[in-house]
Amino acid sequence: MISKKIEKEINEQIKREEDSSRIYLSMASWCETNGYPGAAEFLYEHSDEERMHQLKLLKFLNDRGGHAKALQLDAPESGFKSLHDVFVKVHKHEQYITKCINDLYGMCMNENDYTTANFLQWYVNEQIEEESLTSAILDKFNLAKGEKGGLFHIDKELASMAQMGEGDE
Ligand code: OFO
Repeated sequence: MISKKIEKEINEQIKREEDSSRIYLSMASWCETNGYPGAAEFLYEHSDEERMHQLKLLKFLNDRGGHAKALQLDAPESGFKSLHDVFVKVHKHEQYITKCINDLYGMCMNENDYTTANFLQWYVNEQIEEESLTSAILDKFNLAKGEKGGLFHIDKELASMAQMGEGDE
């Protein structure tokens, strides 16, 4: 049986994963309507992936005798300055999620809830991949700086990353 304290924090993380899904959905829609179909495909896929992260937590909490709730959500940002701006925000958001997962993991260790800590290890590893992926995408922008057609190529690369399932990390 999970403690009320950890149950509450897992519910907050369930909300954050749902927020992540909606943030990426909103970004995907912006990309789609601003001439970046590859980035849109990548972000739609990533949005689905966040929904999977949410469901995995939800099922764990219910299986452990807790009650997963659908908490109130805020509307995500819908206007962006540029494609670069979108991916800077994706990267920052993933850094924030890493911090939240680490805090949650730390809380489980302090509460001697090794079962939940063990389950969260998957998220700890996932965040390493998320940050490394988004930082690699930002590197592409730096390399393309000043290059004619740079954004066009980045968009194409994002499309092939989505097709190879790299957005699913
Ligand atoms: Fe759920 O990993 Fe991104 O936010």
